[in-house]
Amino acid sequence: MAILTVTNKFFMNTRRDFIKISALGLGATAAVGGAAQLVLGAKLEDFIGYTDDSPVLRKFPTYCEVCFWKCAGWAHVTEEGKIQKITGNDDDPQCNGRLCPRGTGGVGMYSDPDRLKKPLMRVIKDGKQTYREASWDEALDFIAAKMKKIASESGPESLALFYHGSSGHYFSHLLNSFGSSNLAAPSFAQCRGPRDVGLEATFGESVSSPEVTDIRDTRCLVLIGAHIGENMHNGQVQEMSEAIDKGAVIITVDPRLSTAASKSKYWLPIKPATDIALLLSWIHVLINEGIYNKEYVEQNATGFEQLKQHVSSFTPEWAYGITTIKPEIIRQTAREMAAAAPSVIIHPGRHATWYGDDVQRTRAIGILNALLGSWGSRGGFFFKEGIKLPEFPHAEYPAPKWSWKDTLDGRYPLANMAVTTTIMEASIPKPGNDKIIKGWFVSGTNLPIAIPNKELFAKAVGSLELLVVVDTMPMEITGYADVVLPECTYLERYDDVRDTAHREPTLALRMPAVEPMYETKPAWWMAREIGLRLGLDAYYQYKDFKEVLDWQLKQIGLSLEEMQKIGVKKMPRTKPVYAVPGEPMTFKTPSGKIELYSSVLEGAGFPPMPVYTPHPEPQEGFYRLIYGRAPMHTFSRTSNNPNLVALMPENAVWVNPQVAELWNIKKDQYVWLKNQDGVISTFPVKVRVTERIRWDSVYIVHGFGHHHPPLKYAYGRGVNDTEMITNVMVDPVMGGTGMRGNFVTFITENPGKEAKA
Ligand SMILES: Nc1nc2c(c(=O)[nH]1)N[C@H]1C(S)=C(S)[C@@H](COP(=O)(O)OP(=O)(O)OC[C@H]3O[C@@H](n4cnc5c(=O)[nH]c(N)nc54)[C@H](O)[C@@H]3O)O[C@H]1N2
Ligand SMILES: Nc1nc2c(c(=O)[nH]1)N[C@H]1C(S)=C(S)[C@@H](COP(=O)(O)OP(=O)(O)OC[C@H]3O[C@@H](n4cnc5c(=O)[nH]c(N)nc54)[C@H](O)[C@@H]3O)O[C@H]1N2
Ligand code: SF4
Ligand SMILES: [Mo]
Repeated sequence: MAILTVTNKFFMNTRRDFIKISALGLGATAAVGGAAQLVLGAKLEDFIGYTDDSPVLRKFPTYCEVCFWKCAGWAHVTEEGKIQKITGNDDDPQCNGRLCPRGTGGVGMYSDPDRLKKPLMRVIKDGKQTYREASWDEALDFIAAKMKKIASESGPESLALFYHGSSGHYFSHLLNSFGSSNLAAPSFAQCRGPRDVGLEATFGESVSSPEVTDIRDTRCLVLIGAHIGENMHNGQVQEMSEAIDKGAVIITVDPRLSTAASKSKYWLPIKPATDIALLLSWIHVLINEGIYNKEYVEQNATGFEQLKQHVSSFTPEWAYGITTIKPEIIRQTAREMAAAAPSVIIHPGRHATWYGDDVQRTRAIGILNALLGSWGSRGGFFFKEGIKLPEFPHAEYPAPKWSWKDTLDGRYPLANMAVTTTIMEASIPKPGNDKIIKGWFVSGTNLPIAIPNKELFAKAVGSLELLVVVDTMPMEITGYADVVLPECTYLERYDDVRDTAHREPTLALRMPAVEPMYETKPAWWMAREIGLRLGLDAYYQYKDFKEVLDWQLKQIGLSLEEMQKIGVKKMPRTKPVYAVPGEPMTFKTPSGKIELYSSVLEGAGFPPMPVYTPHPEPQEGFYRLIYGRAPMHTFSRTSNNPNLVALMPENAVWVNPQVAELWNIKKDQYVWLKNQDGVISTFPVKVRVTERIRWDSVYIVHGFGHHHPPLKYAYGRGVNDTEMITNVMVDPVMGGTGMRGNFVTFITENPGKEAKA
């Protein structure tokens, strides 16, 4: 079966086979076809079984877990105890009372019939690896015993955590208490790491999440790839439409006519992988024409003379030859930015791991903002403020003997968070290496789809002595686990109070709206149960997480009871939102100034000012594979969500009409993709012929093409971009995995690869 060739070829002679959870017949066989039929012409209530006008008994506060914007809302529960709908909380500045389609469809995470229902353990039956259901006690005893064994043999540092989302904190606390600080999230080396490192080198801090971009008051918003509108981070989308209504100039640089580009005054359909040339040329124009913010730069920045020298030859004519953007457009757009300054935002994006020179690209973005004086200005970047709740008292964490930093082996000097891939490398035994990782917890991240380094992942997983996966759904990652722990969804549990910092300090509560379905449990409960089995009682001085929340809230004069009623609490600011115009600011950089010339990068052996590096181009008959988001899905986590599947059942490959004609491929035809290394997609994907993409690129939405049959709906729908990404361009500064250096061609006849369920 094709799926097994894809995944199992790495598993020869390893101790862990990839198992489809369905192998045990946990209700997997039924309904690929059935689900598909349901979708055609179905309405939302067909999936959730009740309508908008069922009487609502009570509203429970929550914040959304469908993506990491974490909008606060209300779960409306009917008299029969069913969740009827989820709406936004009017007091929440992150959503202003309105959820995005995914947040509204979040009920589907709860009602998805394919959810994980009971703990599962890997066993050998008739000589074959398979899963069987287990009791919680059995699963947790097994995990604790394995952890003790690993720790006694090579120290507690030999355990690592991969996490994304709310559950990460509980397992971080568990590992920290046990003695390991090897905690890695894909949101660093597969997402915003390069952006954060580049901005920190420039301004001493990054834009954090939710971003401190003052979009609603901006007069000019420049989007480099950032596809707000498809990237559905709620507050940003709302603010961008507000800014458009108020007449802001939008400039979008994207090889594809994104939703944002379609709303822009200028769409610059750049040749992919050449953005640094455009950015350098914009810097050149601002300096050359003397239209940068001289007073701001003089007061706040260092390295201007070196920068001026550095960009002197980067004329728009030079950039035109690289980017295909006409010189007069480059000049005109630079003048638009200058005219709006300091109320201008050159948006640093969020998913920044593109071509391996991503810190440098972000540096160029930072420098442009600095020249325009937007950092600290209304309509530019504001200063965030939040309230940190005090941590619930616990014993001091033991000091680990080594940490993720040791797994860098002298590479990636500016990585300031663990790099997923080096934790994986450290999980593969090497002669003489005593800093070995033997056990993983994976919670809330579907590593086989999130991390492009497939062989590394497979080798690492094949070497482990323990792999615990905590998830709500039978995602691909669960098929590699020794133990699968089913978490209840965000609608069925308490979690930490959301205390993100933004324009106003705000707290938001998540509490259960309904009882957990099946035998699912919240992650805080699992982590505590394991902790107690390890004798870590001093770190768990509570029985119920409610005690933690109530204690924390009481420290700042609130209570759990009050938060249960209001959901969201806004607090007054104590510091100004913007800098005082004309007054110098201080920055947390070595010089205390904005570093146009970066001493940090120079000190680490990298170019102190951004340089343009040419990247390989597609060979004849191949097209650059680029990817992004769709408004109704989040990564791979929603592609089985019945409510969201109803809105978008699969992804499609965007193909320019010239290319379609050349290949004689038609709209809605299914094709397979083959990449530069000969990898053919497991499943076919529908063609969308559109002028909205350059002829040298094709585009797909990330998160589809699941190959795990227990995902009854998502299985086999569309193409998984990660499967096609075999060339990973690593950022030497911080280890980010650039994923856009891959090229694909079309296969129109069935290559016989399609797996059968
Ligand atoms: N090819 C490619 N790779 C990418 C990207 C891309 O665009 N293309 N994007 C990158 C980016 S920007 C990011 S941030 C990462 C994201 O990477 P991930 O965070 O790994 O994204 P998902 O694939 O959504 O995986 C989330 C997992 O969490 C599970 N989950 C959902 N809710 C809960 C819950 O309440 N509790 C628990 N325990 N689990 C839950 C889901 O079922 C799923 O298995 O991927 C990166 N990788
Ligand atoms: N609906 C929805 N929204 C989401 C998410 C989601 O899963 N679903 N995920 C959230 C997360 S974790 C993240 S990190 C963000 C990611 O969202 P962004 O940070 O906005 O993502 P980018 O990688 O910048 O965006 C992809 C865009 O880059 C364009 N592009 C591709 N190659 C190039 C190039 O070489 N140059 C230029 N200039 N553009 C290029 C693509 O055509 C596409 O429009 O989205 C967040 N919002
Ligand atoms: S932006 Fe949408 S999916 Fe993300 S947290 Fe808000 S409502 Fe949920
Ligand atoms: Mo991300």
